[in-house]
Amino acid sequence: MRPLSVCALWAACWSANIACGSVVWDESVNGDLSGNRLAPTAIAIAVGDNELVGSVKGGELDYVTFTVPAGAVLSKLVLESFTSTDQIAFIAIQNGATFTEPAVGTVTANLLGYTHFGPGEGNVGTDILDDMGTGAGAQGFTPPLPAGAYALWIQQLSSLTSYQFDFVVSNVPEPSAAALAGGAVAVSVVIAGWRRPRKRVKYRAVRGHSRAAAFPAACPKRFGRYSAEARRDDSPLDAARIKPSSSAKRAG
Ligand SMILES: [Ca+2]
Ligand SMILES: [Ca+2]
Repeated sequence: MRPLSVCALWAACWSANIACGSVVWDESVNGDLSGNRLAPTAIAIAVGDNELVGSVKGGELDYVTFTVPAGAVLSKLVLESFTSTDQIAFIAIQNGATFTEPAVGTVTANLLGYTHFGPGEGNVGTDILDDMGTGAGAQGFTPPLPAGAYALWIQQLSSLTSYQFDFVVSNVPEPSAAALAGGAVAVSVVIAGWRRPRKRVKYRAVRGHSRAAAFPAACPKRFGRYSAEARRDDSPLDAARIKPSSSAKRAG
C-alpha cells in the first residue's frame, strides 16, 4: 500500500478525528528514509505535533534521527496509523544521532528502549513511548525524554507496512504558582534565620536602675530600638522595668 500524500494525510486526519501536526517527513513526498543506521534521515521536530509517514518491509529498514530542542521534551510517540498484512512491526531508540547497534546481533543493553507496534500489539492510536521505555533488557526510561539527539530503528520482517507516527513535543513546564509561592516562603525563612540572632545591645545591668537611664536623652532613637529589643529578648522581669518609647511600641 502506497503511503498517503500530505493532502490525503490531512483528509485522513480530519475524518479520523486524530491529531495532525506538521508533516516533518512523508516518504511519498520526501523520499525513502535512510536504511543506513550510521547515517539516519534527520527530521526536524518542534514543540507541537510532528508527523512522520513511512513504510518498511522485509529487507528494508528505516533509520531516523531527531533532536528534542532545548527547553522542550518528547512527551509522546503516538502510533496514528498502521497498514499491513503483518500485524506487528518493531521500533527501537538510542541516544545520539546514529544507531550504533546492528539489526542482526543487536546488543539489547545498548538500546535506550524498544517495543513492537501494530494491531497485533493493540497499540494503534496510542502512545508507544512509554512502552519503548520498558523494553526488556534495554536501558529503559520513563517519558518524557529530555532535550537532546535520538535515533530510531524501524523494522518489519515481511509484508510492506505503512505507518504514521506523531512526535508530541512539549515545552518544559514552568514552575507552578504554588511552587513559586513555596520558594518565596523558603527564602523568607532563610532571611529571617540569617537576621537572627539579633545583635543584643550591650548593656551592663545595675541593680536598682532603669535601663533607660543607660541611654542619654540625646539618643531617643537608640533608646527606642533598645526598648523594643529588650522587650523581646530580655527576661520579663527586666523588661518590665522599662517603659517602651512610642517608637518601640510601633516597632513591637
Ligand atoms: Ca522506508
Ligand atoms: Ca502506551
